Amino acid sequence: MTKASLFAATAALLITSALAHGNITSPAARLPGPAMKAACGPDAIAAVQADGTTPLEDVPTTGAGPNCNVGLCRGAQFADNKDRVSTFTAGQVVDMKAILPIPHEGPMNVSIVDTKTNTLMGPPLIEFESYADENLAVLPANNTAFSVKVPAMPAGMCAVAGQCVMQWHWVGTAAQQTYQSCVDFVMAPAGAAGAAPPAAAPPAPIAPKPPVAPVRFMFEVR
Ligand SMILES: [Cu+2]
Repeated sequence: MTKASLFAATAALLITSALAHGNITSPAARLPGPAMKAACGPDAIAAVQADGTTPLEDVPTTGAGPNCNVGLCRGAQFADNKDRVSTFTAGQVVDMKAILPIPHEGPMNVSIVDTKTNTLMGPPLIEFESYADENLAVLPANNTAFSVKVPAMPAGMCAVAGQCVMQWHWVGTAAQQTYQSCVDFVMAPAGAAGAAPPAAAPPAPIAPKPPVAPVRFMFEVR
């Protein structure tokens, strides 16, 4: 086991712990690792190792360099997750699973984000106005198991691993906490072996949006 994979395995254990707030458990989501430590500093990595589902507000930015952005995937880096990249096809329905051991009511969305600019690529794939409401006796089943449909994209968009993530973004309004979990993915090339045949009625292609504040952050790191 390499140092990096040992690191990832340790982080995975923490993420499956029931002591924390929430995270995406399927498809494989970004984990912290040595590249995040290099980018964001030892205090940041210590915080996410102590609690694999910590809100990004609780990730210290002391020691963060220019490549650390805790407002994107809570600072997790693609370089630590090259072996955790999903391949999707247009129209594919992706089943997602989340754990929410400590719910906090607030909005949630899953969106495709351009990692270079931290901007949304098209509208959210799924959106909740009210998610993870701790006042409910039982959380609705769709809070922890839901599906999104992969949109059709212009050729070349999200074709390279690391370019795009499917980001789960949840804000606990009263808790004033923001949670992010990112699925790295690439779009299968059209006609690639193993690619699903095109859907009969594929969704309309999405167009990149101008760089606007993609999501509500409680704070941002520059
Ligand atoms: Cu919390």
